[in-house]
Amino acid sequence: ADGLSGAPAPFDKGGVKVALISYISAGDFFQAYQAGAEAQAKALDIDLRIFPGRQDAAEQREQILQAINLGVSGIIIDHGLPESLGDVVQQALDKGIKVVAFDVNLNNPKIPQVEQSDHELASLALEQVVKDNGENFNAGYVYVAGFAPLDRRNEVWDKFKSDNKGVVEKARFGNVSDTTATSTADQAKAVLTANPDISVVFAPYDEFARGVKLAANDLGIASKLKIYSADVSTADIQEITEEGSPWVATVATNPAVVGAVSIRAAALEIAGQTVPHQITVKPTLLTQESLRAAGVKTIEELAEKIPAFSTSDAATASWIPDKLF
Ligand code: SR1
Repeated sequence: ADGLSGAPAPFDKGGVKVALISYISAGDFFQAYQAGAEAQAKALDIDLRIFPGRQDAAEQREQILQAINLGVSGIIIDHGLPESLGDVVQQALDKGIKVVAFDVNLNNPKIPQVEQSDHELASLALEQVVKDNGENFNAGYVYVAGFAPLDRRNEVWDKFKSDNKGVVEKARFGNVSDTTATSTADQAKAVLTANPDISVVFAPYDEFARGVKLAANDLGIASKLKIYSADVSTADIQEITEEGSPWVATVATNPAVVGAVSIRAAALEIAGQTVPHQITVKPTLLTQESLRAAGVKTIEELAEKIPAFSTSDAATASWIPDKLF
């Protein structure tokens, strides 16, 4: 470890140990988030220890204890179930370890919370839904309670329905697992078969949207359905822009930027510098039409066209390198 010249301690010496402890590691969003965290950690000469997530609350608790024993200076908790984390996170704080939470509400004034402005994300998606479909339609909704970002997006969906009485939620389904897309596809097939009058599906997680699209294609109803989601990846761009795709819009950040922001927040905390309690990375609406018109095929091409996909001004400091992608 060489350290960063001009950086505050302990980053002037380098090799600062930080743990990234995820609840979910599978899927494009989480892989890109991790890649962004790794790139930012490398730029800060951080020794980043990654603990993969397998949707297992007991394992995530165990990983936090392991990180404490490794002598890390900071821990980033990426998703998880708050009820199973409170006491072990408190143990970390009691040892002077700085903790940053991404998309899990740890409800502790000492823990900065990173999120993608999920209320805005869902609002932008639903505004596009109304633009395309008006205010009277039958909808399918993909949701799993207990995940902070999905719960925040759900608050917006609930309000949207109560403000738009012509929107009828005919079915609600979804699962989060290591096979989210294919399991959601199985559920969506049953739902769309039983409710042939559904014309819109709000699926605010790209794995959900991918599953619904699979189902629509298998049932041969893609031309009668419109899917609106959250998140974007290179694979998602391909699925959205391909001919005849029912996936017509998504609202997203670059997850790699969110991963980088999480590392920067931890670094600022470790250096004893000011970090806002709420750290937000704002999402952008991407419609099928706009992606096709721009000829964008990858997330890197998106980053060249939309500055928010290459960097964020959240949790920055003059000593933190931020040109990563
Ligand atoms: C199971 S939660 C999935 C969501 O977490 C992140 O906030 C991503 O945006 C994804 O949609």
